[in-house]
Amino acid sequence: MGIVTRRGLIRRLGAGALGGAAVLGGRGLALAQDHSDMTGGQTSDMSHSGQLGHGAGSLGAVGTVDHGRNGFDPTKILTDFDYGETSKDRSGRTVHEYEFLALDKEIEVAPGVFFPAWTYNGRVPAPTIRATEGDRIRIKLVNASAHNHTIHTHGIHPAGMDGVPGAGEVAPGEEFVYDFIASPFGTHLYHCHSLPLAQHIHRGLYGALIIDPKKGRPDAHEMVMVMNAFDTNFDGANEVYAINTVAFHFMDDPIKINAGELQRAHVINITEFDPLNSIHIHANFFHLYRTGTSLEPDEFTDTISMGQAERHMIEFTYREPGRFMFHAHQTEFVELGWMSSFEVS
Ligand SMILES: [Cu+2]
Repeated sequence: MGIVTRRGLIRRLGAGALGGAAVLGGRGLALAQDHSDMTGGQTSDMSHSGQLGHGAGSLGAVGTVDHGRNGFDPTKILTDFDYGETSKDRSGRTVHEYEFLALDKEIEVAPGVFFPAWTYNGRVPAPTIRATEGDRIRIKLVNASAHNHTIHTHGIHPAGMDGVPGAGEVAPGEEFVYDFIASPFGTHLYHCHSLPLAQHIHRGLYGALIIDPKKGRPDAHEMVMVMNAFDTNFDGANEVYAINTVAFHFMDDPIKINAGELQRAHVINITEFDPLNSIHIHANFFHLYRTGTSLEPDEFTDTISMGQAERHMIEFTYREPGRFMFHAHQTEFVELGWMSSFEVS
């Protein structure tokens, strides 16, 4: 048979293939190199119970992901803002210092679906760097991976700190310190920029970079939501979609928020292979601050489409208790894991 793609499987088998898509990802590269044993979603790896989108009328995964084994939890990633080791330099400027270890690590992205990730500090997404505009950020990258890597930040910085081949690329066993002033304020990201770029991004080397305005913002419950996806069989198309890596995580464990409290989500799209991702919230509208770079909202809507590396700050308040979904408005992504919910109390 020819090369089996996720879309091909779905077309041939209908909704039942979604389980197949999950199983198909079971062992990443090993399966990707041998499509011949995979017909109708059956593989030699059926011992895994992983299933996504199990039939009409239910959205979610069968089983649970072992967050302890992964070493990170998508719920904790929502709010674990990392200010690093902070100190003041001679001029009185606040300095935030970080140490990142680039590490190859297998992670579970849906129940029973494992992905050979490349990580910063063993987690996907990587730590959320947070500082105030004008602060100094120093990130030491130590490369314990088998491949060259960089940290390329989306922000304003000198050429030598750009984190691209020729400017801050780190070979295995070596290290480099990226040192720059946090600017401009906004919701940003960083990612590896070694080549081939698609590979270094989709393997998991990315995280949020939040730079707060000097004058601050109104109090809110803040969250980081990284829209990501995984090409678990390395065919150039994604099999699993998520917020903060684990498919359907926030269906099993809804995000608990308070009625009447301002919610502020930093939403970042790092999805590779698909030109667009999107976010839609149910039964409500949000104020959109494009790239988080203004203090006044740009738009009032309930859905926004985003290309790769686009990111926004969105603010909303739920007035009534209840459970409310939010998800990509590409229905295929929804069925492959990008479906989430808030529990408002
Ligand atoms: Cu890399």
